Amino acid sequence: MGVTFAMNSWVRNAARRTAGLAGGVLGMLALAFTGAALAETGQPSPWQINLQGAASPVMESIHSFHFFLLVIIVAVVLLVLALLIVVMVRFNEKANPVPSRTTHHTMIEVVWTVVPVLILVAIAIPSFRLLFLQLDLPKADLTVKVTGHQWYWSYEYPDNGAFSFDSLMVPEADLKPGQPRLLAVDNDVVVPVNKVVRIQVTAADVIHSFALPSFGVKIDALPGRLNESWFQATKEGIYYGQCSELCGKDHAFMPIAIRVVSEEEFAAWVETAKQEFAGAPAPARVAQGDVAGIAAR
Ligand SMILES: [Cu+2]
Repeated sequence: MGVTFAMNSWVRNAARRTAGLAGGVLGMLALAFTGAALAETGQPSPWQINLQGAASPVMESIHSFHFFLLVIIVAVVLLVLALLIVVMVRFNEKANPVPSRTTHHTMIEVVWTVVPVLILVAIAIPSFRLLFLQLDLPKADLTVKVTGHQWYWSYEYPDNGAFSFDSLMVPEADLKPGQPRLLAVDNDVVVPVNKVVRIQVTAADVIHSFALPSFGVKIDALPGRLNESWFQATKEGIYYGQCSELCGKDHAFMPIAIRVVSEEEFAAWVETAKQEFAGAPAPARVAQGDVAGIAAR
């Protein structure tokens, strides 16, 4: 009886899982045709399968490179599929009972070596162009220094009054309407629209990674080292990102929120931020305190 019961529930679960899987696959196929429309800019959306929308020149290039690769991959897959079908139909045991014993064909061997090389070269050229766009920093209009901590980010504006502040995730219970769960923070990073922002990224404790999909930015935050990247936000709005390097138990709870505003709004924000964060204490250095404590003993 117990076994029957277990069997029944196993069958029921398996059926439910299969139905769910079929639904999921169908859903994904349906979404594949509308994927571009569903990919939101600035934050992920349910069932999103495409990249997040672009809001910087680098991310726009990433989008076109991604589409270019998709076209090449689809063409290669279709070619291989067609060859497989030809082999299965024309050279199966029934259709071709006496197989030829031919080996080597110089022309075919040259073609299947040269064509992949040409495809790789065609991929390498835009790929390197994109790498240079990301890594060759243009002249910056302002700098924001980013420091990763376990488990929050802190930001400094060295050429706008040198104030600094910490940015912590808003807990689920305190979310205001419109604030996305696990992405909203108490203090947004604010930058002016259409300006080149240089980001200098480091970490205070372990390796983190500063990643903002809509700007095409992902750069490691390493203790004792300053990494540089840049973005130029082309649309006003709020853009979310997350730490992208496993950095400890609260890795998933140190989001990034960048608010892109007009130049006047940015100037006004800088003035209030200078006041608000003027008395902010320097980041606590717990480890050093401990070392001093041990030394004093
Ligand atoms: Cu982290």
